[in-house]
Amino acid sequence: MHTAADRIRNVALVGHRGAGKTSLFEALLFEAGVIGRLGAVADGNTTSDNEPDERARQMSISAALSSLEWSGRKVNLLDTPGEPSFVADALGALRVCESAIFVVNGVMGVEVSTARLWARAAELDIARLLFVNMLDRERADFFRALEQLKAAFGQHVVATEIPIGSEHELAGVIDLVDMKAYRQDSAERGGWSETEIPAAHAEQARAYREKLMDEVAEVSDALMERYLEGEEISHEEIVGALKEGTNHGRIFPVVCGVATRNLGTSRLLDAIVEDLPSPVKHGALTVGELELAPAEDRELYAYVFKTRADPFAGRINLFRVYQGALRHDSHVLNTRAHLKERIGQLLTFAGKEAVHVEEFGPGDIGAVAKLKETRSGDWLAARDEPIELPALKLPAPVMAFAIEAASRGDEDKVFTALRRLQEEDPTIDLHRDAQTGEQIVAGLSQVHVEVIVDRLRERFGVEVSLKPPRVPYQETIRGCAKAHGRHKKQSGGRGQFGDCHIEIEPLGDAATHSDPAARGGSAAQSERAENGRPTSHADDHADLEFVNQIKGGVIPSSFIPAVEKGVREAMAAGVLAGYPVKGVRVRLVDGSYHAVDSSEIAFKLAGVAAMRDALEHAEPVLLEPIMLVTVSVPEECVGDVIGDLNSRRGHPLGMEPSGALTEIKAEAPMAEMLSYAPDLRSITGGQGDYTLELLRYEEVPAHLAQKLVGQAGVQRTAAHA
Ligand SMILES: Nc1nc2c(ncn2[C@@H]2O[C@H](COP(=O)(O)OP(=O)(O)OP(=O)(O)O)[C@@H](O)[C@H]2O)c(=O)[nH]1
Ligand SMILES: [Mg+2]
Repeated sequence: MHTAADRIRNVALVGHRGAGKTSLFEALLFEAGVIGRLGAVADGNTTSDNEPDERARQMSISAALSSLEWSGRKVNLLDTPGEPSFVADALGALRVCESAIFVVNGVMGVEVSTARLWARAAELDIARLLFVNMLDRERADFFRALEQLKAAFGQHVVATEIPIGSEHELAGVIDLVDMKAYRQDSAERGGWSETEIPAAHAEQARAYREKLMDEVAEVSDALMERYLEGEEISHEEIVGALKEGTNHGRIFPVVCGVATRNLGTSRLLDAIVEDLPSPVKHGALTVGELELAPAEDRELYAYVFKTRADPFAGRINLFRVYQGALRHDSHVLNTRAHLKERIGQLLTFAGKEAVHVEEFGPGDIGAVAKLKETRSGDWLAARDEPIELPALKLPAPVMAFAIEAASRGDEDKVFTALRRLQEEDPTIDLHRDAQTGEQIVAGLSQVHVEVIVDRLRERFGVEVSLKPPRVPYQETIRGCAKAHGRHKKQSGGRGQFGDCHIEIEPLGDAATHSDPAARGGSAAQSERAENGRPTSHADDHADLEFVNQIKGGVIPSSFIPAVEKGVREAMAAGVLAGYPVKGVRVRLVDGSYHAVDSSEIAFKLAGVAAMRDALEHAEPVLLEPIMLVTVSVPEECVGDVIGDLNSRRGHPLGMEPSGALTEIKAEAPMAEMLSYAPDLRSITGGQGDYTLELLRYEEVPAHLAQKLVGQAGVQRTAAHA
């Protein structure tokens, strides 16, 4: 038997890097009795950060799932990484959960990723509860954090708990629903006792309860009336209204505690069960024409949101059942690959331990081992009918390295392993450099690529070396040109004949904002579709518009795709420095053919020749990626950091206080930011942090462009020598 859908809570822990999600995950499992000992991130023995690279870096890299029981409910808890390079896992988790707990650092308050993930959770319309953590730390301030959260996320952010004391004097929490105080005696399970609200906090507690009740009353008119008439509202009524309110984002309860001391976790578990919706309460999921309701007597639909590649255990897929039930030993259809998969091992996780189960009902989250083809983003269903969720909007990989097997003969092994890792992480881009033929691996940041290298070694036993990051320059044109391409060969037997005339021009706004992701105005977030991932830059055709204007069949229509293929091939390596060409409209206007000698290959070669010639004459220019740089530093370093950014061709955009730090935003070319990490470290004495995001492409200043063109010439000569 499986857990009934109305007894399930699916909850993702999300938030800024280092806010304490993994520590909270650990404490919740400990408090619920799933694990016997409270592990610590610093000791490398937590349940969810159990990969060697997570332990070494003391941060989460992959999402981790564990289930627990509380008050007769099954809670499926997902710990997610806060580091923006691994955001794919956080977004995947948000997609399959009704609820998210935003873990907030009580010293820093709202941070960059908190706000970004909030926007995503809002798009997905999921219930949100906030846990203000780290209240034991120096300079932590629950009430300051609460005000910040309100300022950032609106007036419906409301405390359902307040702390007793702060920093090292933090003693427990006051529950504003029942107006009871809980004093912490020890970090042991159940190590707290119910007490009177301390006199010193009574006034404050009353004031905050009033704010809470104002919000609660707003959810229901009937409740509002009784509240205004001064009637007593019961515990059940309050949590009922809270649940109603959280379900579709009308109330965002704020609770608090200290994850590493297991303080506040028992109350948080209560809040998960009482204030957050079950899959039934949250309602059906609409995918295209389909309404997937959490009912077990309907056909199966389960969505795979995470794949873990393991060279030994094979693939483990984490899934969420939306409708029907997924049973051990059954056959289901993968609607993308159109094949039958046999459901061998169904697993649920209790801490690190995998437990076999017979079936998962609607609304539940679990794991399945050893499927053949299934991977993240796929649907397992009773019927092989196409079903697709809108692709996750993921950031574009901007940090590219050339990767080489350390020992000769290992190239294939490296490539296969990279492909496996890519299955697990859709933000990895693999392609060959059209110019040098090198294998390029691109990720979201330096850390991201370093993690890939570590995983190649740890999981697949292959050593690789990385060459310094390469800037993914592009080329485009500023002018128009006409060109003629002809491929003709007569050397006995059947000849080769292809002939075409083309006209090219810049593709409107693409000439300055050449990256498809950067168009559409949203400069702050460059994103691309998960499914639309280019597998190689040569295949990325987003920025070519090919217009067929052939009249009267001067080129037979069967050869026109061949011309286009040639045009694309020429665009894969531009005429200036061999970088991919973007943002061009090509009109095929004229041509001729030969009844016997014409072939696809001949027309393709004619297309290549015409395009290369046209590009030469259309004022080709080099484009470079411009990044949005967000730097968080202590205030006293702001001047130095801005001075340094200016020397990197950067333009400061503004700054604002962010918790105890100042956040500076600036634009700067990627080429100048490649070695930023060690420099920022030395300017700030290790106190600074930064993120880079692709904003747009811009023309490279002339003197630098000349240098790049010169270097490319040298490389090409060397490659052909
Ligand atoms: N003093 C104090 N330290 C905490 C608390 N919660 C977490 N920490 C510490 O803060 C650091 C980061 O905690 P994690 O639990 O790894 O944070 P995270 O949100 O999982 O981090 P990422 O996975 O990298 O996003 C660790 O050293 C924890 O021991 C807390 O409540 N109080
Ligand atoms: Mg973590």
